[in-house]
Order: sequence, then C-alpha cells, then structure tokens
Amino acid sequence: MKFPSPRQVFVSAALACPALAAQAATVYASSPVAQPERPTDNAYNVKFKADAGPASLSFVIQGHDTIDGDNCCIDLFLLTVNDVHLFTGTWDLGGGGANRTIFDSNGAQVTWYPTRREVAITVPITLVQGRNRLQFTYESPSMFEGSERSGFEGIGNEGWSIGHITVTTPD
Ligand SMILES: [Ca+2]
Ligand SMILES: [Ca+2]
Repeated sequence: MKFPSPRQVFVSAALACPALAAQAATVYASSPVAQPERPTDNAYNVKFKADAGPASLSFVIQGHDTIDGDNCCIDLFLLTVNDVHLFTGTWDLGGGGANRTIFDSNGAQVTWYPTRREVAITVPITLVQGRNRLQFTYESPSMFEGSERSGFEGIGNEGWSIGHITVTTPD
C-alpha cells in the first residue's frame, strides 16, 4: 500500500480549499528600517501580544566588520523565546573562524550568506497567550569550551544588527 507523501497531501488540500492554502497570519513584523549596529555583549528584545499556539519565527542577523566564528575571538549568537533558550550559533561574518550550531532545540533552518555577512534563520516557536518576548543576543566570551578567547572587541571592530523579524502562525 502506498501512502501519499506529505507534499502530495498538502497540494491536494490546497486544491480542495484554496482559501486555506498558503495563508499564514503575521502576528509580528519588525519595521523595515534597518536596526542600528549594536556592540556584542548586548541583547535586543521584542515584545508583542499573541494567542497561544505554534508559530514560525524568521529573522536576519547582519554582521558588521569582523564578527567571528569559532576562532580566537569567537562571537556567539543566542535566541531566547519567552525565557526559553532555543538556539546558539557562531558564524564567520567577516572575522573568520568556523561556522557552528552549538545548540538548537527546535530544528532551526540556518542559511549563511558570507558575502553579505548575513545569516537568515527560521525556527518553529511556541507562543503563549498574551505577551510574548523574543530576545536576540550576541556574546563575546573571554573563555569558551575551556580555552581563552579575546572577549569584547566593540563597535568599530565588530558589531551586529537584527532585521526582517517576522512571526507567523499557520492559520
Ligand atoms: Ca572580531
Ligand atoms: Ca569577536
């Protein structure tokens, strides 16, 4: 017996009910204006109201100057949603070093654009009823995995910003 693939099921449902297909409600979208450059060891918080349930969060990290992957001078990006830490990664966004996903509890899709010094991330999240909080953080540790790193470098050497933040629900 051959079962249809999930994609076939989706296409069939879309044809049967076009109004239901490809409709995602946007519950939060950031301003299209680019965020200012931030130093590392710094967090950016977003708060919005929503109904409880599953959602998808997308955003783009922009590196400035020499944000590092895993090297002497590692910089770590962390995502926390409603006080639950979901993701930690590090990428070469101008400073060199290895790209690594260090923690990823929800199965994030991560795309690295080295020439633009950008990383695009889409990750499933769970919204709570009422106020929800997204926290985006970049850290420059002076010690990581048992070895000394260079720590904070500061704007002019390295900075970051976050943009294109959207939260959509499957309705
Ligand atoms: Ca650097
Ligand atoms: Ca660094």
